[in-house]
Amino acid sequence: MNADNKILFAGPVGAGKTSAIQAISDFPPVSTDVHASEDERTHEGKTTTTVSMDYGHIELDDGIGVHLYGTPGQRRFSHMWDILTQGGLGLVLLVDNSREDPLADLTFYLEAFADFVVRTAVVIGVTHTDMARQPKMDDYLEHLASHHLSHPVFEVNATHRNDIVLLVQTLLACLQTRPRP
Ligand SMILES: Nc1nc2c(ncn2[C@@H]2O[C@H](COP(=O)(O)OP(=O)(O)OP(=O)(O)O)[C@@H](O)[C@H]2O)c(=O)[nH]1
Ligand SMILES: [Mg+2]
Repeated sequence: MNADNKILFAGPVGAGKTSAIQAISDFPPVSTDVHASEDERTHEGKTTTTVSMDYGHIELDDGIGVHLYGTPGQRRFSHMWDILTQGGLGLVLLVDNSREDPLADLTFYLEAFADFVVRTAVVIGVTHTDMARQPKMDDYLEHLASHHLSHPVFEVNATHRNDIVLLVQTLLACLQTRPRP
């Protein structure tokens, strides 16, 4: 793997894509967040929403550099999703456990990024489990299995550096071990 590794963060509004990139980037990320309307404020304290992309970069302990791109969660900005996948190696999908139907969100974003995921890899980070204890990680694994999928799933807080580094490292490990087409 070379220094041009590019990975993508996707998932619903408020799942923590911008926060995750902020938590691990070696420099303050480039962000395109704007003031969020009342409707777009999924959580107390979240006053902005991404309209185009986030960009950061991390150099992992083993010297591997990874470019980090965050997508906008809002579906009205979904034209950016395809653009941002170009040249990407894999996907970190963040799901907000406190939303109404996080398993449906998971399916929606996996389908939206299906063309990308089928040729790369995905890891799933479930955020806001401190705010909503259900569904459990086993429910996610069962849900994936019912769709004949077996992606790694982790309980994370998007603001915790170690949690997000673990997601990135797992994704890179999956990419190294996946069967070649
Ligand atoms: N309580 C709690 N808060 C979290 C957790 N993870 C992230 N947050 C908070 O949730 C909010 C997430 O906001 P963003 O990072 O802007 O979300 P986003 O996914 O970039 O949203 P859009 O750009 O609008 O699609 C922030 O206020 C974080 O501090 C978590 O596990 N628990
Ligand atoms: Mg964002």
